[in-house]
Amino acid sequence: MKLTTAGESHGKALIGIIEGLPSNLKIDIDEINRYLALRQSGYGRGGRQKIERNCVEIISGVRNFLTLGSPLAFAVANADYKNWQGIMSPEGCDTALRTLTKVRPGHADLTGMIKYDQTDARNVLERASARETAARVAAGTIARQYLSELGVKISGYVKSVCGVADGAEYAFEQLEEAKKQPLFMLDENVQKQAIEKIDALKAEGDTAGGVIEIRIKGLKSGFGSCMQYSTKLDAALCAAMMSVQAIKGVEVGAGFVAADLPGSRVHDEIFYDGNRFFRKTNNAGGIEGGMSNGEEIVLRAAMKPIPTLMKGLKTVDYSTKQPAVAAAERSDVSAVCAAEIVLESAAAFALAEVVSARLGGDNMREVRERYRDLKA
Ligand code: EPS
Repeated sequence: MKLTTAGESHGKALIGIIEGLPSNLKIDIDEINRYLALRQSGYGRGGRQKIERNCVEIISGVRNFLTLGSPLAFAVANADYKNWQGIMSPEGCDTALRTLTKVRPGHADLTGMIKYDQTDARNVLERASARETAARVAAGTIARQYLSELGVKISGYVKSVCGVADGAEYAFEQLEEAKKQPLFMLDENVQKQAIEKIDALKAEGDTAGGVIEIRIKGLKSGFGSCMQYSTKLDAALCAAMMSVQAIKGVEVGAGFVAADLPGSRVHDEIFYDGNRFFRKTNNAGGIEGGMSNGEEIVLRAAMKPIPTLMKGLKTVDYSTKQPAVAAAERSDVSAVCAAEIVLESAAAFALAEVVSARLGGDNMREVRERYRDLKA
């Protein structure tokens, strides 16, 4: 399975092409649109989301809601394109309008301009923009539907915003409640403090990041491999999560905390109840030796604060080489909720790739049968 995305933030649309889906997978378009709407939601989002109402249009690869086994192509239109056509149209536009040369620290602007030999950062930022994640969510929700046929579920929540942290642990079944909350947090008091933090940062023209936990339940053991570095499940999931805009760190299970503890307090002891092996703890986060071990998969990602600050950081104007204040385009104060949905989607797609690499199958009947017949 493979996903390619295309599209600029203020261009006509975001596009995705998924290759390698088996036939006869039921595509729930309403569910895709629900996740697209969730990605747009959350406290701290900026003006753009008032313009957009993201909906997927399936272009190919599906007939009467069932995949055909052919490449599945889809589009998510940019409603804002009507306001940007004169600046962004591929068929002729005024590129001198809305140029950006006061490059933003932390954004792709400067390095991208040098690499792609541009004099206007717009030619870089339009693609680097997190708007691209709308396509990742649409594709990730299709991957979620594939995994759901096998009984695998994915959820998550926001653990912290700019240092305001919820240290509690939650059962998988509690996690969906987070999506009804303004900051996708599960502790009411922590969430209130986090909202106050976002308000204070917004008033100062500043931005916030946070930590997001993603969990995967119901996956049998043995997905991924210990035989080759490139086939490890944790590597695939972490790479997918790191590829999400603004993610600067990812951990599995106890993660960085494990480095500070002795082995006796980290490794999950193994028991047998006459029928199956089990563990009473899950510090491994459901992955040992690069393979799923049948426990819940636990991943955490750190999102840096958004690099577009209304108060502007010190920079250099790329065209004049003079000191300047970085450009402040309309942006979000925090997009941790969006990132939560995108990370679930990225993990879903990466896992679907790993699952389909093991199971193969040209149609969903084969996929279901092969999964059912696994020993684990
Ligand atoms: C983004 C800047 C903002 C965000 C955008 C990512 O867009 P705009 O410049 O149009 O205000 O809202 O994210 C989205 C549009 C989205 O749908 O997530 C950036 O510079 O990365």
